[in-house]
Amino acid sequence: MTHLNINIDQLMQELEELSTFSDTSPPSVTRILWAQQDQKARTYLKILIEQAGFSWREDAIGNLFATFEGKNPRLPKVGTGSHVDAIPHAGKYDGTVGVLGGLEAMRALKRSGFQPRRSIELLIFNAEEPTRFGVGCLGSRMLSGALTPEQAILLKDQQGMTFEDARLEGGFSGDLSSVALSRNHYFAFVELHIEQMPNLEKAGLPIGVVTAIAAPSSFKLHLKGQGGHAGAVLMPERKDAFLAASEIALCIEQAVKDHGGPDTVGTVGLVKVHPNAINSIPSQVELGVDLRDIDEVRRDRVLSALMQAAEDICKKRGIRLEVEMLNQDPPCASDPMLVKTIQMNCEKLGIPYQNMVSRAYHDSLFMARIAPNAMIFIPCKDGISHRPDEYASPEHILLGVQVLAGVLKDLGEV
Ligand code: HGY
Ligand code: MN
Ligand code: MN
Repeated sequence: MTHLNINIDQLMQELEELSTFSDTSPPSVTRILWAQQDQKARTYLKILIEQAGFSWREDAIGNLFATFEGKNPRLPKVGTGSHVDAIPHAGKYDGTVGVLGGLEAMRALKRSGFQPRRSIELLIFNAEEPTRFGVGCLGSRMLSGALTPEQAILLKDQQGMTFEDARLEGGFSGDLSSVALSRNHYFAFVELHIEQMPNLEKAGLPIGVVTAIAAPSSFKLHLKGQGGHAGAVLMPERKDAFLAASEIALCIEQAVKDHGGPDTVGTVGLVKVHPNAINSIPSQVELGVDLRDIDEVRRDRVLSALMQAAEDICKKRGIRLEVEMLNQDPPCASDPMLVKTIQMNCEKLGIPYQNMVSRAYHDSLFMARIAPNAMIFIPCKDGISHRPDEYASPEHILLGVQVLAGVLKDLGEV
């Protein structure tokens, strides 16, 4: 197959432009669901989609779809895409490479005169990051039915704003039950994404073919003790919620070491202390915990071990413990036909690759519930992600888009 003409200069400019829609200053990017910068990013993306001659629509929560119409638009579509929301102080390539790279792949196919038999659709998912409502992949969860409208309307953001109020304020209304897609909406879904690990870079390879996505879980531990004057309350009388939280955090690390495996990871990434005053004993602490593994049974074994440890510590310290489970998802395996299609396109283009597992989760984890799914990874410098110094080179982005375009072409013709 001749190389499709990918306009990498335009794509890099667009990635740069998209990164300017941020609540934090460059090089960091922060873009929160339905907030002002998210709206600016959407407007920018719609302009690019229209300039490319594709139609677009948004669903009742703001998932954005751009369609390259096929000869037979009634056939199940070929989907690609990713997310453009960004956690606080993130980088400019997580998710956006799959969105703007997917758009450029579609543009390149169109420029080459190709018209697919089945439509090709680019998805820009809502809130892949858990930043606003504490649950990751909000858009793809609802598209796949993994999160129902009844569950979604119970969500509140950190300011206490309800999902519905936030949605309406963001300009989205409409019937939430219209968001879930049927199982035959997509014939296949393929996502291009940065690896967010250093394996490809270490192996000196430009492409990873994702064969599985790890099983993520996240939860909050709410600890309630007794506060009091930091000078007046003697140590034996204290019920210090922060010290209990500290012990629990170390127990989480220990539980992963004792009961997990090389692919088990546990993180306490969010800590809220109340009243958070230097001369006041912490009366309440909220711990946000992220626990993952490519082996779901092993992950859940670690989960029960750390929950037991947390209960024991709280009992010993006279602290009340409440557990708020946010998500406990199974892993997903990529579709073998799609893995083969990606591998064949790499071989056709003479691009070396390796198969690999994704420890980061992606919208593909939920799209796999309604369509055959696989992912294409490109390296990012030192495997760094969720940091302002996240970096993917134009050379690698170009190769990733070339492989994706070939895959979309093959699937679009089936
Ligand atoms: O946390 C993740 O794995 C993804 O980047 N949201
Ligand atoms: Mn991310
Ligand atoms: Mn991502």
